[in-house]
Amino acid sequence: MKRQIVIAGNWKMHKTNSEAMQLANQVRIKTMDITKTQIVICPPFTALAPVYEVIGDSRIHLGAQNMFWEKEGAFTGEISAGMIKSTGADYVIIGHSERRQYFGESDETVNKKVKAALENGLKPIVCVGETLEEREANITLKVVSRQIRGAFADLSAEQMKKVIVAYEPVWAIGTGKTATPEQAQQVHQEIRQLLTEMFGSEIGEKMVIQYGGSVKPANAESLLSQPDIDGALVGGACLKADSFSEIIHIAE
Ligand code: G2H
Repeated sequence: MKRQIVIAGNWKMHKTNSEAMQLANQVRIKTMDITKTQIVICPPFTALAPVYEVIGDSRIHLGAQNMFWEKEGAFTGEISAGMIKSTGADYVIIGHSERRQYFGESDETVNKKVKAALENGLKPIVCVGETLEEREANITLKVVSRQIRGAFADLSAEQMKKVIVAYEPVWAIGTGKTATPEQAQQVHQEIRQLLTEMFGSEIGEKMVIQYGGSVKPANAESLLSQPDIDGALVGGACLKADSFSEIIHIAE
């Protein structure tokens, strides 16, 4: 089964607007020859609209890194799915482990955000993954299954067609440690199996499951060559156009 390969760059809390426009422009130029791989860049909220102007009609898609589930109202500091959509973005990262760890996100809030994203025409990139303690306690599958069931509670198979899952073992995020391709493949396969049980074989087969956690040009090939790894959510290495475009070319 051939699935779409999606390489997304999570810029996290980096780049002022002028820096963001410069980086986006470099990525645009360096990926002009790409024809198959889906490219998504996720700058901070403040840079979404200016970056959208820069990427123009290139094949680069724009995504946000978070959102709130309410439409509008007295929620100081929050950003709605509709607001994100109005910048030109069509993706949103939801439930990143840094949001879960530092900002109290739970499976329940992730579920509300996923639903609101889909209602507003945004494609959610939903992050799941275990901590080091959980891996060492041998409960990786239990934790990831709970996160998947929670994130996608009450969703239909039709809605799931718009969703991407990113498996990001927390112990591999920004640490320079990467899961071995075999470790990653095993969890990806288990996630696919679970999605098949929950939503049927069509969803299971077609679902894009990205790997994230210290992905860089040096390890991209071995990870992306695994049968159930359909792309990458890249952090540190997406902040330089050279390394990000190198990963995209490896995927292509
Ligand atoms: C994981 C990843 C991007 P990094 O958070 O989501 O970041 O590649 O820096 O580990």
